[in-house]
Amino acid sequence: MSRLFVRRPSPLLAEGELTHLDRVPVDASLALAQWRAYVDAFRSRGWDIVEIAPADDQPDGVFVEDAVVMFGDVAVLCRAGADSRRGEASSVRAGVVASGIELVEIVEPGTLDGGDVLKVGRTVYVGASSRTNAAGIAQLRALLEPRGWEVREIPVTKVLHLKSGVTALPDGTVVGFEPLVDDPALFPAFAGVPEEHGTAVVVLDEGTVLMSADAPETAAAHRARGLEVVTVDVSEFEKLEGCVTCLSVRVRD
Ligand code: CIR
Repeated sequence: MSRLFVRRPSPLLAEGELTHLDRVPVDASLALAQWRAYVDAFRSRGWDIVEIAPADDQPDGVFVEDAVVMFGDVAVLCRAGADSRRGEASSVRAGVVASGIELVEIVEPGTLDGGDVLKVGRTVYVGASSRTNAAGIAQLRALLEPRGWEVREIPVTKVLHLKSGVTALPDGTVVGFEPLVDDPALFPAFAGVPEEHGTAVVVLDEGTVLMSADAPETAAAHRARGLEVVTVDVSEFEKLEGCVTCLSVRVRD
């Protein structure tokens, strides 16, 4: 059964890092309700939910995608690019190890945020962003290439993470909101979407994607391609430069 690693939002969520957005009020109880609905969207489709221990002192701890990335059966524990997020890793490490998953780690001086990692088949696009440095990318490449993955570096200057600008549909088409993408031509198959919050999709299965409720034209375009689209309201996380991908780590069976 596919597993979903998540961590409940911290009461300090409103103090999370911001890079490209201005700070606006965040409703902590709405955020918790949105997080529960997000988790339920997976649970109701048969995913097994694994909660990482709460880290209420970590404002951005809910964004677990940044802390660990799965490559087949192996987990890569990231080293956060933001100092304020380094405290998230120990509890994520413990949760992944307790689940019996093999774990390797990015180490100093490398930094890597999981939001900069987009997998399409056996190709791994890694964003060279303000959070992910050259040493982190080199370490990831050294870990993955012997395991049969090809690592390609992608410049990221317009958004926080690579996956703030692009994600991939089940058929491997990379989708993104072009004003936020440095160079769409770096992806073999690219399709623009009409809304900023439409950039992020999570593949639930080969015919179904999960995305933000704040991108109705994009949802319509995906449905026109024959996809089933499940939408969730993640407004409180979008205020903190989060999106549907960063709220979980998917371990697919
Ligand atoms: C941060 O700046 O690190 C958080 N406020 C948001 C992280 C979002 N993560 C992601 O898109 N993968």
